[in-house]
Amino acid sequence: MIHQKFNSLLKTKWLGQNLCYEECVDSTNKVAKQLGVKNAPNGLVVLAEEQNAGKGRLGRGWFSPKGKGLWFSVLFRPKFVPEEAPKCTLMAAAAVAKAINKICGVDAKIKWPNDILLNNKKLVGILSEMNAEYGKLNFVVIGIGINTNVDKSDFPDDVKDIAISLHTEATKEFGRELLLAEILQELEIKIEQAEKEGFENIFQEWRQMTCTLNKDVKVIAQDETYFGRAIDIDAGGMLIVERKDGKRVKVVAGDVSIRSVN
Ligand code: BT5
Repeated sequence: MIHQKFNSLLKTKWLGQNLCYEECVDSTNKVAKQLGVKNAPNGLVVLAEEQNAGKGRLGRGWFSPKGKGLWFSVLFRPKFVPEEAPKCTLMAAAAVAKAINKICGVDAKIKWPNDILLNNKKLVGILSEMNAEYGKLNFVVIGIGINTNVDKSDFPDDVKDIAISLHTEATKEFGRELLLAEILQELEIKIEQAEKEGFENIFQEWRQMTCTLNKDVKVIAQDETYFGRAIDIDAGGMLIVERKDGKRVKVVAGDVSIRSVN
């Protein structure tokens, strides 16, 4: 990652204007949260060349080899109530998918709630966390992991067949600096939009880029697994699934895995 190049490409007002750049950390989300409680500025970005304990959801790991991806976390202090924070995952997915498609000339799709897929394989994982107390949202941290240059042979055995990297698929030449700058710009626009008018228009854009809706899905929750059809997302970003018996249920992000069954 070349700093000067990134700085000259970054067009944001506040997101990413403070950059904490590290060679190796355990997890950029963890670092961002630690800095958040120490009054880190709104819009701080923590970026690492390598993570040795990258985090997924529900205690899962995120493979983050040195120099082969964009492993970063953004910290912001939005004017929302804590109940709105889960919507930030969908907002980030829309921003990242839009930027990747524009800069790399691909057709990446969002898989509810936190993945971006290319050719049906996982290209991006998103992990949102928040710090809140007594109904007040202190900050949100959104961690984003993008495989830019990971070779198939680099991936661990359990990930190899489900993961993909941009360098083999992009139809345009791109640098990591440019991609990161574009993502931050898209995300800044969306955060400001959400603060001003809410999430509905952002969700509308999300719907244009998702591969989850109108598909048969398998929902793997903590205490049960069931099949149904993904109908839509609601105003809170929850997935509305019509079960085989016709009953509609709302699925909360974070607790479940969704598998496409066709
Ligand atoms: C996620 O979790 O997809 C969220 C990943 C967030 C990673 C970023 S990197 C920057 C920031 N700092 C962090 O510590 N985390 C964030 P989940 O839906 O639970 O998916 C995790 C699963 O994805 C793993 O169990 C693997 O199966 C698979 N996986 C792991 N590494 C991968 C990779 N590099 N590419 C594709 N799939 C991967």
